[in-house]
Order: sequence, then structure tokens, then C-alpha cells
Amino acid sequence: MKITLCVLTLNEIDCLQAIFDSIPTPNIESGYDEIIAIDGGSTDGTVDFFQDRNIKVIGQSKRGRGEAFQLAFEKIQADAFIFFSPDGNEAISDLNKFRPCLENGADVVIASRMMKESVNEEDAQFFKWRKWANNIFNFAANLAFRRSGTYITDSINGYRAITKTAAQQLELNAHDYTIEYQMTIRALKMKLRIIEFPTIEGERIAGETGAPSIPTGLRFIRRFFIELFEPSKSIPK
Ligand SMILES: Nc1nc2c(ncn2[C@@H]2O[C@H](COP(=O)(O)OP(=O)(O)OP(=O)(O)O)[C@@H](O)[C@H]2O)c(=O)[nH]1
Ligand SMILES: [Mg+2]
Repeated sequence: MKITLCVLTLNEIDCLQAIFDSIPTPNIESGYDEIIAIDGGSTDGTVDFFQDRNIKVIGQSKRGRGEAFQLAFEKIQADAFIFFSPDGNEAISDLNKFRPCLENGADVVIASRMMKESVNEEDAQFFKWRKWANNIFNFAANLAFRRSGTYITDSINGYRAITKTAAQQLELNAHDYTIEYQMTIRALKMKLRIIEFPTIEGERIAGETGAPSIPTGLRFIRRFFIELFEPSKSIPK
């Protein structure tokens, strides 16, 4: 199974300088066969950073994480894709956990920040606003779309993998940060095999979030209702 590690960036030069060189080069143990960057139009030297390291960069014509996912599915020849954000949130030590799940038949693999052994960025705080909101989105997705299989604990995390076959089946069309929620919801609707493993979420190392909580939260609510009334992706009997 050929697996591509897709590194998603929009102006992440400071974070890349801090962590990129600790990402293992593709080999038998790394869990992926190649690394390709998908860039949303960085202007801070991110693209030059990759090119200096001979990492292929696919440049987006339109911004958006959803655009990046769709470009990956369209342009990269692979059997499966791991999506990784190099901003410090995602544990590099978990990169090799995706392949065994994919080779065991998973269609979608999610690194979960909400399972028993997981750590969420907000766990040390008393008010865990983002975690609580995420758990409401998780509950809604499971309640409305899960017909079999286990409860999905982290329906929106970006640190995940999907097979090419599943990506084609799901016909994802979200352009923005709701791409992962759409992927999880449609995978639930189509009864695909979703496997989660616990991960430890780190803090963003530098730079600014592209996903401010309130507007992004509103987009998730809208996404939920679009998927609820989406006629072409009905729940199989
Ligand atoms: N390719 C691509 N990557 C993007 C785009 N927008 C954001 N990203 C990347 O997606 C990753 C996640 O975005 P963040 O802004 O960190 O969102 P977040 O993780 O919810 O927010 P933080 O808590 O600040 O980390 C980062 O690596 C971004 O650089 C885009 O349009 N295209
Ligand atoms: Mg982040």
C-alpha cells in the first residue's frame, strides 16, 4: 500500500523551522512512502523551505483546508493519504500509527484528542471551551449519522488518514475547515470503517490560528445541517 504524507501549510515558516526536520524521512518504519506539501498560498517563505529540502509542493489556486484535501486526492497517486499540520498540534511520534490501521482494512483513521489515553490542548484548563464545543459536534454526528460501529470521539480532528477508495466514495466538497467533519459524517453515513487511536495534542508553536473559534464553530453548525439534508449521500438501509 503506497501511503503519502500530505503536509498542509499556510504561512507556517516558524513552525516548520522548529519541527520539520524531526519528521522521519520515508522508510520502512516511518509509515509513509513519500512526503508532499500542499500549500494554500504562503507568502512567508514556507514554499522555499520545502523546495530547499527537495519536498514536492502542490500549490492551491484557492485557499482552504478543504481545497487542500481535494487537491491531494486529485493530484497525488497513492493508495492512502495521511494529513499532517506542522504547527505543533500534532504528535510526530504518531505518524507511524496510521499504516497498520490502513493495512488492517480501515477506510478512515483518526488520531483522537478525546479518548481515554488522549491529551487535549485544553486539558490543563478549567474551562475547556473548544473541547466542550468539539464534543457537542461529536455527539451530534454520532447521534444523527452513526448506524453501526463504535462511537467516534474526535470527528473533526485534522490529524487523520483516508484511503483513496474511500475518498472517491465520499465525494467530499467542503472547501474550508469543515472538511474533516464532512469526511467523518459521510463515512458514518456510508458505514465505512473508521478507526481511532489516542493522541497527545500539543500547543501551536508560533504564528496565528487560521480558525478563530466563533466563526469556525458557526461553519461547523452549518456543515452539520448541510450533511443532514444532503440528498445524494443518504444513509444506507
Ligand atoms: N494547504 C493548506 N493548509 C492550510 C490552509 N489553511 C490552514 N492550513 C493549515 O492547516 C493547519 C491547521 O490550521 P490552524 O490554523 O492551525 O487551525 P487549528 O489547528 O484549528 O488552530 P490552532 O489551535 O491555532 O493550531 C495548519 O498547518 C495550517 O497551516 C489552506 O488554505 N491550505
Ligand atoms: Mg493547528
